[in-house]
Amino acid sequence: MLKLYGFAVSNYFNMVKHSLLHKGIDFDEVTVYPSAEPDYLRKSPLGKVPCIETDQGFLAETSVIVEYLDARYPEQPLLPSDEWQRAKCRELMKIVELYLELPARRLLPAVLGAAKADDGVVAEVAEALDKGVRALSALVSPQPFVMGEQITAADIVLRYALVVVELVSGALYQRDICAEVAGLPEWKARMAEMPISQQLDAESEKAMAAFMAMVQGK
Ligand SMILES: N[C@@H](CCC(=O)N[C@@H](CS)C(=O)NCC(=O)O)C(=O)O
Repeated sequence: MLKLYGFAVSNYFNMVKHSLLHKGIDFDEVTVYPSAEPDYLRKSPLGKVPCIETDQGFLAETSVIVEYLDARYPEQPLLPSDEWQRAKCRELMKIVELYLELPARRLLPAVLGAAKADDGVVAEVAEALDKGVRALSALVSPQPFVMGEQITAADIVLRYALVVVELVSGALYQRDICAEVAGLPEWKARMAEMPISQQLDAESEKAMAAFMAMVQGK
């Protein structure tokens, strides 16, 4: 049986778990935090979460995992069948990851109380988020999903990427990123109503105390 490694507060873990549940793929969950232990590095080369274990071996990197799962288990597809739409879906996933989630993530330790925010980084991230939000506004006008009528991997990636983006932008810039993109607040509410989202949000909340203790080294 396929195994998913990670922890319930991880937004990347939740991108993969949401995809697995959406596609109806059976899997076992192994709770692990990121680790540089040799045993975990053999599973996930950078020690990051998530990774999956298949009968062929281990696979890391969320978007790669999601695309593998969609190809290996074609039921309930998460990538459009049309080549152009599929490429546009990947474009959106990549932009969300590289130009919104990753810049915001630089300030996550500060927001979680594990480090002091560096003024230079705060300024750089603000500029990066401006560009990322501009790109998102240009690409997305949910109807009702970000690629049109069907939910795709881009909706899942955006939903969980926004957890970090909103946390950081709310705490450090008093900025509501969702409100800056037309239609995104309604899309966000629509996504949050889905039973899978509700399950993962509840699991994340339940796992939060243990995660915070780990982050703050308690
Ligand atoms: N590029 C990776 C990012 C995954 C990632 O950053 N996961 C976090 C947990 S949400 C992590 O493992 N952080 C520890 C680290 O970066 O060393 C992916 O797409 O899976």
